[in-house]
Order: sequence, then C-alpha cells, then structure tokens
Amino acid sequence: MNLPITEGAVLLPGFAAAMGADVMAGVQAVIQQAPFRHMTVPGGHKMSVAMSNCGRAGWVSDGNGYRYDARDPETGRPWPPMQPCFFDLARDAAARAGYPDFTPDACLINCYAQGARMSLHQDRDEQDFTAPIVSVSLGAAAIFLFGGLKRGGKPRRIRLEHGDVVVWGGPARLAYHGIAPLRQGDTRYNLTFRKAL
Ligand code: MD3
Ligand code: FE
Repeated sequence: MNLPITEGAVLLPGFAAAMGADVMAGVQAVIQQAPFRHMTVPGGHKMSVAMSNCGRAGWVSDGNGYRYDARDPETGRPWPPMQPCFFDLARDAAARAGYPDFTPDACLINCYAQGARMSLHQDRDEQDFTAPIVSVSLGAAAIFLFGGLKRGGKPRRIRLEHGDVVVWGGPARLAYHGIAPLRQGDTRYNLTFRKAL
C-alpha cells in the first residue's frame, strides 16, 4: 500500500515489519562498533535522541555545527559499513515510491527513549537534494510532525508505527519535520537513509 502524505512523500505502512528483526540485528551489530551517543548541538546542549551511523558517511553534530564525516569522532575509526539488509530495504522502498536509482551512502540511526524528541528541522547537510531520504521506524510508535516547506504554522501530526517506511523526495525533500516527545516507556528506533556525498 502506498499512501501519499504530500507531493513527493509516500508512506509505505508496515513495509519493513517482516524484516524488523533482521534490521534490529543489524542495528545491534552497528552499535557494537559505534555505540549510541547523545551528540552536542551548536548551542551546547545535548540531543535527547541517541544516535549512531553506518555507511561511507555518518551525520555528526558538535559544538561547531553539523556535517557528514567518514569517521566516528568518538573512536576515530570509519563508521561500520552499511548493512546489506539495510541497503536492500532502502533501495526497495525508494523504488516502490518512484525512485528506482536510490543508492544511499549514509544511514543515521536514531534511538528514542521515553521523553526523547526531535524539534522541527530541515535535513540539508546532504550534497544532493534530488535524492530522496528513506525513513524506517521500528519499535514504539511516535507522532511525526510535518511542518511543510516554511517555518511557522501548525505541523500535521502523523502516527508512525513499527515497520512503517516513508520516502521523502521531490518537493517534500526540504520540508520541516520532527518527532513529538515519546510518551511510552518503550524505545523507538528510526533509520534514515541518505545520499550524503
Ligand atoms: C521529511 N528523523 O533523522 S524520520 C532525522 O523519526 C529525522 O527519527 C526523524 O528527522 C525520526 O533527520 C524523522 C522522517 C523524516 C526523515 C527525513 C526527512 C522525514 C523527513 C527529510 C525531509 C523531509
Ligand atoms: Fe530530519
């Protein structure tokens, strides 16, 4: 089932549910080498979401700003390689949404515990905005906030469940978005696949 959210954004409900255990095993393999950490944002605060990465590039934030880096700044080592099952999942989802040539080189892994949130932001640290972003939600459900192309106004609220995949391309690629504070005691994981380089 393909549900359009807005021009360029497609929700594939439950698309990753059958592979959820494989993907979670991949997450465990990644965080064994590159543990989850709360990155510092330029204002000096630490993010409530814990993060790690795999792939040729990983998204990094520190006191100086945001960037993609080939190495984990905590260890100085390259990020763990893109898990093959991650790559296949992202490619299949993108193809289903109308992007047959998506080749992600970065996977940001977000871990939300109770109370963790992500305020409205744009993803614009990537080189090429013509490539979509594929997001995969696992674990506890969350309220996704969709704010459109400009700041301000009331964001739409969309519940993302375990196994839901959303492909964000075209005019939706630079939309403001976020995650409302997690209420349940459970844990939520989100993987975003990006063409960063
Ligand atoms: C819309 N992650 O990692 S996924 C992020 O659930 C991020 O962890 C959220 O925002 C999460 O940057 C939201 C949905 C999502 C991801 C990327 C997008 C929506 C997007 C990029 C452009 C527009
Ligand atoms: Fe984002």
